[in-house]
Amino acid sequence: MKKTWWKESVVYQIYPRSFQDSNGDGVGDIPGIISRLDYLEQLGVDVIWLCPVYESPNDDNGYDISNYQAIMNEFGTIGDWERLLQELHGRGMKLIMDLVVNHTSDEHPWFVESRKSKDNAYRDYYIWRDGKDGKEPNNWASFFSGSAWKRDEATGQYFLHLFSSKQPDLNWENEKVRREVYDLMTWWLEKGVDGFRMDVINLISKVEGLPDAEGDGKYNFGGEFFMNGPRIHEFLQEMNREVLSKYDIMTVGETPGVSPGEASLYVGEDRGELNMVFQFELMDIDAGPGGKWNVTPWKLVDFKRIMGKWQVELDGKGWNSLYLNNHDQPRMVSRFGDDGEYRKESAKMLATLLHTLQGTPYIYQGEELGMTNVKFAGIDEYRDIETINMYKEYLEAGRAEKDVMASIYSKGRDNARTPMQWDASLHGGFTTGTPWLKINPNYKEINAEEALRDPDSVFHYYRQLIELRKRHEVIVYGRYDVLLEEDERIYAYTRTLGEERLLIVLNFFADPVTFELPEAVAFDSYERLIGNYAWPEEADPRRLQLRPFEAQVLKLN
Ligand code: ISL
Ligand code: CA
Repeated sequence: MKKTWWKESVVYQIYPRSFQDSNGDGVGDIPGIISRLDYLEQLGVDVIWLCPVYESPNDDNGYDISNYQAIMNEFGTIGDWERLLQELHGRGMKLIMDLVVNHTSDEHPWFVESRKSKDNAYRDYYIWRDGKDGKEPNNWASFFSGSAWKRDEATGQYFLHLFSSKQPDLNWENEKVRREVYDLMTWWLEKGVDGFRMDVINLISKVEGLPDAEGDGKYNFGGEFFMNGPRIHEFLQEMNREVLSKYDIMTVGETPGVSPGEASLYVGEDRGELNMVFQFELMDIDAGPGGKWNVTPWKLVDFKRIMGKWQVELDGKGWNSLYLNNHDQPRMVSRFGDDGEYRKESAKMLATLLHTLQGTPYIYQGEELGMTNVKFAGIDEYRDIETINMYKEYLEAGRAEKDVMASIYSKGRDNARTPMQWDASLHGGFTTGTPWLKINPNYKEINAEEALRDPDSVFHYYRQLIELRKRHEVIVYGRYDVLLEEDERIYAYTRTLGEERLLIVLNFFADPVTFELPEAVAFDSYERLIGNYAWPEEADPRRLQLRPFEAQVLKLN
């Protein structure tokens, strides 16, 4: 397997709106990020992934871009951005930008032109169709509720929007669109960015004819007609040839609905496409038949099966990205751990998993503090368009408000978007003004200042894990072998590289449990590398009494 810097890196994801406000307007900004770089350097992360900071009317918090070559006023200036890049590079850190090119904002000049008339020079930059029998051109549902089509007054035609109606989909069939995208990517690369995270990049190629989706809803999920579409690999190979291959950068594609087999087409080292993809199988583990809002309990055996499949199938072929939460997902400690009594223990246990699998770990801001989900009193306190649209749709369909709020509490995207908790002062040190989204009321106990002070904090544990990775190649490149696959409470595996072998044992639950090492795993001596509980002198790796959410990493000799 080829060795490269991005395999050996740890990425930290910043959601700029919620990271640090520098001027009291309640909105995080780039100068705010710069003021916190010492903190990130202390944590030890190598790469910062910045969620969109481009000009945007913020219908979907920057994922609706109206100018790809300008910084959103609220976030600062291009000068601020250049200073950020310089400051990061000065610290030996790298910066990757979010590339959102499945769609633009409807306020982007291309769309403003496009909607004017059927013969406008930009008409074909987007996907326009006539209605059918006075209805939408097909029955596809938008990811954000309702139809994926909107009728536009000027011409009476409909445009496609897989996300909000202010996020029209670009027409990648049009060569000019692809050229524009490659040019804007080159523009940022020439400015010195170190790569891209590509938003829903596997949705850019749609099946010709845009056929109706199956299902008996008014609108139905049409994924089979736009996920991993017919020309996706051709487009990505072209992008790679025209742009990516000319720079020493890293790329990670966000790819909902991709299996490990499909993933190897995106990230296969001989394919000339991307370096990594974000898989969604794990994120879908608690989704019921009706989708993500229909929360169903997850099982550890499924969790292990999914992670293991990705570990094994990509080994030696491509590279995994590792994440347990991000700006679209609930907080990992609330979802897969315990955000009450064992918050710290379970945050560290999950961190141990994240940092000891094969792949590049992605930490989402606040995860290193063990930040948790939030329960606001009512829908008025929420800001996320997906959440608000779903709330309206479900209430109209007759669901009980209480049940809808329960779904939001466990799955809503604002769980991850509450401001960073820096200290115990009002609004957690995030802003001196009124935050755009309320802070989680637990900021007085859970905050960075407190975590830095406490040698036993989740933060310092992350710091140690990141350090450990730099010292042991086996953590980065080693082969993964699962143990006790059918165990319902313990996740255990080994990692092997040449002579070096690690044993990782994780108790996923609050009940104590005994771990029995399979005989096949033989060793003469061992060294404990890290764990979230002290290692008792009498402990024996062959038979370990695991405490609630205990995690231990041993080097076997
Ligand atoms: O958030 C989700 C979970 O329900 C997904 O459906 C999500 O919308 C999907 O993963 C795509 O996400 C990305 O593109 C969206 C944007 O809203 C998300 O923030 C972004 O990560 C549209 O640009
Ligand atoms: Ca601000």
